[in-house]
Amino acid sequence: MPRLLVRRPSPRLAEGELTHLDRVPVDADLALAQWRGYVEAFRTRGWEIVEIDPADDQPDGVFVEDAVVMFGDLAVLCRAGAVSRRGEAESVRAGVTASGIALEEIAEPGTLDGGDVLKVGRTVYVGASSRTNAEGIAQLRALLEPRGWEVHEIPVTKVLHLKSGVTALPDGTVVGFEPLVDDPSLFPAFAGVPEEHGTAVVVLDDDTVLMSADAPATAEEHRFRGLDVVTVDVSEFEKLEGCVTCLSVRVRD
Ligand code: CIR
Repeated sequence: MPRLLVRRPSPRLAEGELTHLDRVPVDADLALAQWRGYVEAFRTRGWEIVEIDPADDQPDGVFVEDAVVMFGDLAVLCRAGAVSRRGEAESVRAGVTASGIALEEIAEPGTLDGGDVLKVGRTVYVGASSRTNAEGIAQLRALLEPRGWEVHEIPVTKVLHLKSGVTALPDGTVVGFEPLVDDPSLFPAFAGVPEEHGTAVVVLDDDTVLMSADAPATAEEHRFRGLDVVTVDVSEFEKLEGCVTCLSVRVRD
């Protein structure tokens, strides 16, 4: 059974980091309700939910994707590019270890945010962004290449993380909103989507993707491709430069 690592949003979510967006009011109660809806979308499709301990003093703690990345049965614990987010790692380490998952980690002076890691089959695209540095990418490469993964560095200047601009469909097609993508030609198969919040998809199974409710035209395009599309409202997280991918870590057995 696939497992989903999540952490409930902090009441201080509104204080989270912002890089490309202006700060606007965030409704913490609505955020919690949206988070519950997100988790339910997985639970009702057979995913086991694993909750990492709350970290209510960490405004961005809900974005667990940035703290740890799965490569098959190996977890890589990240070292956050934003100093304000470094306190998230210890509780994530504890949650991952308690789940019996083997763990490696990125060490100082390396920085890596999981939002900069896009896996397509055994290919790993890593965003060189304001959060992920060359040393972090080198450390990740040293961990992964001996294990049979191919690692490609991708420039990211227009959005926070690589996966704020591109994600991948079940068939490996990389989808992205072109104004936010530095160089679409770096991906062997790329398809543009018509909406900014349509860039992020989570693959639920070979025929189904989960995406934001704020990208209806993109959802229609995916349905036209033959995919089932599940939508969730994640507006309060989008205000903090989050998206559907960053609210969980997917552990597929
Ligand atoms: C941050 O700036 O770190 C958070 N406010 C948003 C993180 C979103 N994470 C992601 O896209 N993987």
